[in-house]
Amino acid sequence: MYPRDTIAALSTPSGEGGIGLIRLSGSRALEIARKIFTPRRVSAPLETHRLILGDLHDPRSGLVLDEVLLTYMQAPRTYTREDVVEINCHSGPLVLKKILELLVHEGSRLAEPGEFTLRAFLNGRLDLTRAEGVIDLIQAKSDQALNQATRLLKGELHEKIKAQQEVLLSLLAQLEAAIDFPEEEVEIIEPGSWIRELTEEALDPLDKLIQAYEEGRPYREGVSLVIVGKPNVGKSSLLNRLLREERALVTPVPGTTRDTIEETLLLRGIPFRIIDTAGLHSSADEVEQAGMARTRRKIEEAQLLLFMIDRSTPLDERDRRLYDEIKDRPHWLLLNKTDLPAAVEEGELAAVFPRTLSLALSARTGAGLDRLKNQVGEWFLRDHPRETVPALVPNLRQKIILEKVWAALEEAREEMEKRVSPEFVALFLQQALDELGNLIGKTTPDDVLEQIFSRFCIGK
Ligand SMILES: Nc1nc2c(ncn2[C@@H]2O[C@H](COP(=O)(O)OP(=O)(O)OP(=O)(O)O)[C@@H](O)[C@H]2O)c(=O)[nH]1
Ligand SMILES: [Mg+2]
Repeated sequence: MYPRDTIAALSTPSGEGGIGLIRLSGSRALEIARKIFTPRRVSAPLETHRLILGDLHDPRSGLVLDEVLLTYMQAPRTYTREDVVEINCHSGPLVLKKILELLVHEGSRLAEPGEFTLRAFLNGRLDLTRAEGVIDLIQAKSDQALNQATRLLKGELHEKIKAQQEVLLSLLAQLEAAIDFPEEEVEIIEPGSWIRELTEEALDPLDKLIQAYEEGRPYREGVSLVIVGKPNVGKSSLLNRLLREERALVTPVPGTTRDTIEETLLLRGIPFRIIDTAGLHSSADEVEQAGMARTRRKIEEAQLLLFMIDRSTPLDERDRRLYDEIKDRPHWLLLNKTDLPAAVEEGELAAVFPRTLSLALSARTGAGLDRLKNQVGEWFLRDHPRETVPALVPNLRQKIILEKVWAALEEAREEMEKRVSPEFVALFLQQALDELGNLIGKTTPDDVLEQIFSRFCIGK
């Protein structure tokens, strides 16, 4: 069904670096390697799973392109379960490009994102949940996310799903016996214990996994903190300070930041997505307006807004209007520029921002920043104590399917309680089993597979 031509890609980031890894997978990998690679020790054959030093040359010109270490790995003991050749070369943009061109010329084609892992999946080395663990591992932003990804990769979810399938098949078998021998229904199936088994062995564990999704989500996706305020109050300065790098441009000119800037910062092991926004004010400038529209979208998605004012200048209409816009969302007040004399009285603050937690700081000197970081960490941990972080967390796709499975089984339970017909109950059970097949990739439609693997980088 799937064409298994030979694919090639750069598996390390492109650009200048010590080592670049180019990978080939497919039936022609070895043949291509033999054509372009001369081992240093003339007699060295391309033994499987062995690193060999030699020259890579272009047979068309006879020119040597690079001195490389090459490994041939014979199927099926490889990542893709196909013949794989890995070339450790020097990582220079030009040399990498030339080698890839040569590989294409010799009969491979450039791989799509995630195509190596897709082949590992199609060739049965990984089920879909484990393949998804690979992406999660690459994209993990916190220790917990990394741990969750490793568990997916090791197949823990897959094992759980297989166990569920067995439970459902056994429940289904009992029903089928009742369907085949309707007159003996009473003896064959005892609805009470059948329902108990369904609940304890299937519905409850599913419920736990679905909940784990919500509990594990912040560790996987990060918690979004959005810095908002009118222009020039020091939002970008704060972002830079927090990240300890000059990530965003800072100038005395209002309207410097025109787009939202997002970076992840780990505080107490929790990934916070710190988002710097374009200062909100009225502007006729089209670019600024587009930036502000983005700011408003980020405000909507924020888990916590950091509303910033410049305490060294009097409050004005823009501060008040903006505050009105956000005050119904979770927010804190940041009083910036405390290194300068204060121009806003405590009384005025209390009147304009009643019941708002406020923190004074200076993005210029860094004063007050540790306190801000501590408070943010504590704020999160208050609602999400660490003991509740689940170890095995499904991703969104998996969770949606688990919910469908759960819903079908719930229907099955209700039908069973009504004791109408075992055929009906069986139908729902079958539906749940089909969904589980989608979850682990047995029956997943091609477009869904495509979507999953397109999230990978090229070369993985
Ligand atoms: N003295 C003092 N100046 C600051 C402080 N924070 C920022 N500034 C200065 O205020 C000016 C504006 O800072 P930015 O960080 O660009 O402000 P912004 O809120 O991102 O501005 P826009 O992107 O235009 O919305 C710059 O000249 C900063 O150096 C501070 O704590 N103290
Ligand atoms: Mg800015």
